[in-house]
Amino acid sequence: MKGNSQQKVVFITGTPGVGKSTVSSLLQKKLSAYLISINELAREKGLFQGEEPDKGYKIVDLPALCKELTSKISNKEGMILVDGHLSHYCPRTDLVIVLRLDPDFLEQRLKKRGYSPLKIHENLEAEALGVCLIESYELHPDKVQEIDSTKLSLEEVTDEIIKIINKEIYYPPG
Ligand code: DAT
Repeated sequence: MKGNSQQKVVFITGTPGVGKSTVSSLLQKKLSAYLISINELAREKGLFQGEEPDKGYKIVDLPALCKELTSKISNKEGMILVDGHLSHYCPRTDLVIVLRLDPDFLEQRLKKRGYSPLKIHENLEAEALGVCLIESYELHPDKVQEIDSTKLSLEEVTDEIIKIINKEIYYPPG
């Protein structure tokens, strides 16, 4: 097996619509990183354990998904970005970036996506309460960095993440 001591894993998480996948693909280009969309991975491998009866969406089998992710990255070296609001449930990471957005702005984006009123309400509530942030802190204490993207352009969010990666991963203080 190839050694992976140079492997660095960064999770990009946050409520759907905050900008994770757009920012992740910009980051991928700037950092020449290997990018994994955790939602695509779940779909590709059919990692679901049923369907939410009233809401009609599939329930992801999180233990199976995390196992799949761990195995997918086990032999990879260099910078690995994992994009998706489920990424922070997985164990192996060096840094968790939680993107945040003012719920009023998020509402506009989710409406544009054609989400149902119930799905919009659930996501806005999750963002207002900071669910992804709290879960990330619980699961990865000391590895979490929050970015409020509300007043930032995509370029600015990307640059902010690169600064954090440099500070936290490559040149940590002390
Ligand atoms: P996510 O992957 O978190 O669901 P996304 O990357 O698909 O979100 O972004 C949703 C939309 O919002 C998409 O059209 C790009 C836009 N967007 C994201 N971040 C932005 C920002 N900082 N400024 C302007 N538009 C942004």
